[in-house]
Amino acid sequence: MSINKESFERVKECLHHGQRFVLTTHVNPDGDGLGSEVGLASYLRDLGKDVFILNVSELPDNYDFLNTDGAIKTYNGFIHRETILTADYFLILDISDWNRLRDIGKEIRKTDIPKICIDHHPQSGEFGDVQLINDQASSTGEIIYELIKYCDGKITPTIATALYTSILTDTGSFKFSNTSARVFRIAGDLVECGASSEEIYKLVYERQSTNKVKLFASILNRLRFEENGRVAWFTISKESMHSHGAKLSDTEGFADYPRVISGVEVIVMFSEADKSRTKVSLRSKGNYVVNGVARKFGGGGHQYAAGVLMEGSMHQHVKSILSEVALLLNG
Ligand SMILES: [Mn+2]
Repeated sequence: MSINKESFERVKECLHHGQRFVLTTHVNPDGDGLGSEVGLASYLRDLGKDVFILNVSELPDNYDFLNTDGAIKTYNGFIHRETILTADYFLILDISDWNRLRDIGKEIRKTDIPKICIDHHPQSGEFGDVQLINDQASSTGEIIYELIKYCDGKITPTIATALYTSILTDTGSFKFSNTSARVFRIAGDLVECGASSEEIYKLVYERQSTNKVKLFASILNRLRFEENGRVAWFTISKESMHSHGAKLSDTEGFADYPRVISGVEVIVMFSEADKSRTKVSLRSKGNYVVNGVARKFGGGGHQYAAGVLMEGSMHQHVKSILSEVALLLNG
């Protein structure tokens, strides 16, 4: 489903008519959510608008280079109440699910202020008042690029760096199936506009803490296999994160690594979000669509990268998720 001209026109009108914009993205933001925010915020600022980026989670360290002007703030219900209530528009990026917006979602939802959703996740129902949704796009950053082009905007080096980060991270460094020829053309243009592919890669991927790498090593040692090696899975307890001095956000990318193993089709990572909740991340090398499994348990996501946050302990869910995955592989 690609985006028609009318939708771009509608969003363009909102961007031009509004003066105060609040941008947000999902809990545990990734390179795409953050790159989309910074790219769009920078474009709006160039138009002379007042822009606020408020996220429910803290900014992960490896994306600090996107926050050069300190514009990305962690949402606080008391401090940011006024900012929320005086906005002309909300721009909700890389997410179409109120639950994954947590507290800021609750506040935004209470207001009558128009909500613009820009996203590339397959949508489950109506979300927002105005939508730019293309589930064929590699990333939300790609849609923001198209939007700025549609508005005849200038891609400055700041915007180029932010949107390149979106595309780089959501395509798994240009290796996933969403890496279309178009993605390479856009990435090429972004490099021409001032994004440094080498520098961005180093900043995002080559500044990991020793703690994170040691936690990862311990997980590789405990990797388990099912279905004749077609399913790889592992668990990460709060305790093991703690003993390695690592946080839940340090597990980003772990679920992708077992793809390197020959014969593995699907990967499942179970991590303890907190005492009573388990985060389940599903990855597929492309022969099996896994977001149906996530949806069955109340989650969602892309065809080959999906997830769900479940109430209850990890061990409670391992069996039911793995049997669902087994059904998928044998169905
Ligand atoms: Mn994305």
